[in-house]
Amino acid sequence: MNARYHEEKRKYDRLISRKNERSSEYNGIYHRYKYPVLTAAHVPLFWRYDLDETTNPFFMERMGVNAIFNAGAIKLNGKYILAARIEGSDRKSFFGIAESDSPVDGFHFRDYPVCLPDTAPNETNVYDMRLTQHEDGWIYGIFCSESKDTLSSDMFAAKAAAGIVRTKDLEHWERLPDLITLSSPQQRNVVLHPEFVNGKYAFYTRPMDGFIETGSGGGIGFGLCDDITHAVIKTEKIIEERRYHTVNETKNGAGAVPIKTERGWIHIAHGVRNTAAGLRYVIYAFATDLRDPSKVIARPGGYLIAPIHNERIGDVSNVVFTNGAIRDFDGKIYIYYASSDTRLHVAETTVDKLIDYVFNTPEDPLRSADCVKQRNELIRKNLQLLGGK
Ligand code: M1P
Repeated sequence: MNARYHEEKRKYDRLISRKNERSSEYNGIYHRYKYPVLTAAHVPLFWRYDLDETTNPFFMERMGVNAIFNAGAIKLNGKYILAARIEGSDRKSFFGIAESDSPVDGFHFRDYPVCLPDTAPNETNVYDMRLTQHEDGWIYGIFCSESKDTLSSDMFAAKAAAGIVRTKDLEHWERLPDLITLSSPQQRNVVLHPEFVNGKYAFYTRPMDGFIETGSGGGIGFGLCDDITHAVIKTEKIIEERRYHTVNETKNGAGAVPIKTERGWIHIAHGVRNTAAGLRYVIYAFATDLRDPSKVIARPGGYLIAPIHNERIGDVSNVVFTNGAIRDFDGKIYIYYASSDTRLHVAETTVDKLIDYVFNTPEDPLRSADCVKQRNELIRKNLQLLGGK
């Protein structure tokens, strides 16, 4: 083996065994952790280098990895599991299963990336898998399946659909036909609800007119289907709209699989607004009714997580995005979020804190004048407590 291999392997081992620690940022809602849980450097050397000295005398990286980000997350058999989006240096994404005994560090990839059944010849790219442990006993992976739009003469034209796979062990995957939504030409950020609703499979959707622009797609949709093996949503209703001058004015999409709590389903979603410097993605939360998860019952104003410090910089800057969170047996919640389409972080909170945040944070009153009134109420109350006026 090339001597350089051993040096690089030592670096890799140090990275994988590095203990994470809470960052000093404070907001009372969650703790960020200092180090990303997954980066391109977490990919095993044997995924990137040809270790054979005769065919790779210079120990060159033959198949680079550009970034690791947006990961689905579950806890299975005591392990914290991430189905991460891995983007090769050739821009194509695929999935890798990383696991750890700890929710905040030690994540290492299984020997091989996920081999999805190759059933869609026009599919060019796959990304952003949400893992749902469904009450039917399967683990479903819902992901974006991107294909070139062969009917358009525009070289960039593409189509986004919700691909569906299922597994019991995260090793063997059965591919089902893509989700069909009769009223929306394209879909991204689709999430499968973990329980049956009225005896049917329930999906959160994000209807889009085109590949990039959601156009008339008004926000997070909801629809039911009878048969997941041929999933068709006939009626899709928007349950959480995009709204003018809010954090989700431009796009509004589901994120992690909703978390069941005694007060309702808590959704950790993403909102996008436009700025002179381009799109800004933040993570926000809302709650829906336990019996009717299509009914929003709490809508805290503003964002839950926005990019800060180094998170703001990367391949697609000014982005935080989540498609996975784990509710642990001890009431802790781990939100896995990526920054700037480059690396994956974790933020830790608890069910109690998230409930308090979602149900007691004031809703966005949608106008500056009302926002000032809202804030003044808080200031007045606090000044009284502090002994002022
Ligand atoms: O680049 C930011 C994100 O853009 C897309 O999300 P959306 O469809 O909401 O714009 C996704 O491709 C996502 O992977 C990416 O992080």
